[in-house]
Amino acid sequence: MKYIKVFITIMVTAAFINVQAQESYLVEKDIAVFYPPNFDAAQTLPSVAVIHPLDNKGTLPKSWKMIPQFKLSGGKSIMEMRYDEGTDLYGTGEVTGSLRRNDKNITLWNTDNGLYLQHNGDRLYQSHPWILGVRADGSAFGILADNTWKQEVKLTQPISIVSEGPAFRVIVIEKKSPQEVVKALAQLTGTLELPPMWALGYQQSRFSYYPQGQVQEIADNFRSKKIPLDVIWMDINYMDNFKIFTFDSNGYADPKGLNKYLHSKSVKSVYMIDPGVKKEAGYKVYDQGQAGNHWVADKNGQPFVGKVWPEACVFPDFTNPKTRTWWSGLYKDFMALGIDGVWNDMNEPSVFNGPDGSMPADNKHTGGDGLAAGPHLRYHNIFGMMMVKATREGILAANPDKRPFVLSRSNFIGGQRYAATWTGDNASKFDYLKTSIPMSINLGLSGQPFSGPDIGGFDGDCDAKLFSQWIAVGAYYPFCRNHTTTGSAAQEPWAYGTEVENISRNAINRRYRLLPYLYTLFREASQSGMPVMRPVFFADTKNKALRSEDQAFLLGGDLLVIPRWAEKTQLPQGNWVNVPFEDTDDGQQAIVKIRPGAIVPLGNVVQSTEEYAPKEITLLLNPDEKGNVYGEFYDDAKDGFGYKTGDFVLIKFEGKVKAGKVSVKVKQAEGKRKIAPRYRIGLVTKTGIKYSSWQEGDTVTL
Ligand code: NBV
Repeated sequence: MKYIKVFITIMVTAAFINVQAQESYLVEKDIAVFYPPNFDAAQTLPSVAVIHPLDNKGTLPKSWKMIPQFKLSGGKSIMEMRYDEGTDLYGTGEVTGSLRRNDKNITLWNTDNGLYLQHNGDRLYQSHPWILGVRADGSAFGILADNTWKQEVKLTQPISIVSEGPAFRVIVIEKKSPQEVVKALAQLTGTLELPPMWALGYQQSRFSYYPQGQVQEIADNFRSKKIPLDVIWMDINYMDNFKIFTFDSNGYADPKGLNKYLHSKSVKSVYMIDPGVKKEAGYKVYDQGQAGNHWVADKNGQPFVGKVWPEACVFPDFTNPKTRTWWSGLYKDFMALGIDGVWNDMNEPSVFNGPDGSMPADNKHTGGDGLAAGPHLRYHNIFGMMMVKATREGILAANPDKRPFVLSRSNFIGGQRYAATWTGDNASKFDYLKTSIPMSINLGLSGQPFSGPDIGGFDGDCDAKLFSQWIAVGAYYPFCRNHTTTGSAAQEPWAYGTEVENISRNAINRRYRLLPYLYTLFREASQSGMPVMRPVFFADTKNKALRSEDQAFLLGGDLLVIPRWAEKTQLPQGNWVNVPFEDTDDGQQAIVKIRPGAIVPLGNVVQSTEEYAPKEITLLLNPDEKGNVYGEFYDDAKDGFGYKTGDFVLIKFEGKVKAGKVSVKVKQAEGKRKIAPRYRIGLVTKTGIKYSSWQEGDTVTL
């Protein structure tokens, strides 16, 4: 009653009314939750983002600085929070523009925003109501609005979040460093599950390879040209009239045969599935959905019909657990064709003839599993997330011994638990290459470590120069896929002649040499939530000069990647030295530097992750001022779940350089898996690299 009264008073007084939180408490040592006075749990909970229990673990310390002010105004629920001057702001998920987000505003309303041109690029395919603040002294905070309703995030002073829904709770994290904040976010919202290793390889796509013979040719070309490849993607044209879970009887008459062929070449296949189901009686998926009452309803309670690729479509209501179970089940026969991964596109959802390119906000969702029935205004932003949750469960049920791989265009904070992402429809222009770096970094700072843009650009024809620039840095994105639109010029690595083909091969070879390191980083991301691609300022969080650097980036903690085209970069101090990759310098490859004090494990070039085996590992080594070096290396069966019961190995390397002599101790720190690689040291110095011989055993010397 008390809260209803407060609510009414606030509604009657049209002006802003500041209200302190009704209730606040610690849920972990440095994590607090704040509930607004007029909080109605049924309107925003249970949380789809937060999976960590938010039990009361004590009162806030007196020193706690970040306290939200809740307001109601004009039917909107507002949260405001002041922060210290000199703080740099990041996060907010998938955003265009600079890495540093101060003074930016974005709207969280998942939008099919081709080329990021609509709404000034301030709303894209995903929503992350999350802000990371890094103070001048390097200490940091995080603000998470546990709210899916349409909302705006204004990164001004104070920060404000203006929601079109009812009052929402806010979680605040206070830590000594941004790294600790990002890990706390993962503690709250979960981490990505370790992907199959093949998902880390180079991937080739276009809208659309057609007919299936073309896909085989593409695979053959990679193999004969010795350009490493792990995956080819099947875009929408493989379907019969864009009907999901069907195949075009001319171009894709034998998908099973195609997948078998690809597998014989060590190539995996990923196929697209959109959410729009063609409204056509007699079409199995439509008939089943009709019978099961699975569609999102319009405001009158009738199945909502909107136009997408197959023309008139209906849309599964993924908030409904029964619908999700039905959707998951559709993947059984599909995956049985030898399909390895699933690509969920158009799941904002994109509706060609709907308001703002989507569904009306007053469409109705059923909810379930504790989620109340509610309007699309509440559930729009998690349409994609709930879809990929069901997709992931479906492909896992179909192949219980394989790690699922799902790529999703739309998602919500916490959605890293279900799917990787790419940054939607960019264009083959230099600006899009440039912006792709802060986009992926901010996604990583918002809980999603597995992302990357369409390498080469989606819209338009990529030219030789741009493709070289893009692939040379694209080799280091967490998700590494070349993709382009229908009708555009060919964009395979060999499409621009031998020079670009060689540049591409060099770049992709480097990615495959980095596999031991990259896989170790994905393992770390899956355990702690640390991003794979990180901002340069993570190397020295107190150095303000690094806070806006968004051309160069860190790959994990130990490698710094500087695109050849980067200008006036701000780099961390200390003796970071160039990694020689034992290839010929073509003038395009990104400069990769190794951190003083680091050991980075490198493999040999392989043509696919299937060929990858930890037989020979080079330990790249750059001693710190005291001559110390340290590194880690994770390995397992590359797929399956054996790693969950001990079939993995985490090796720790500790080394010392003294009087020019190097000695590295190799210690199996975790796991039961037995591997016995031959190691060699590669001591990196300013003047080049010095290798030891290949050695076995638990000490390697140079
Ligand atoms: O399925 C076709 C495309 C796809 O290639 C692209 O990656 C998605 O972002 N899809 C969008 C549909 C419409 C593109 C104009």
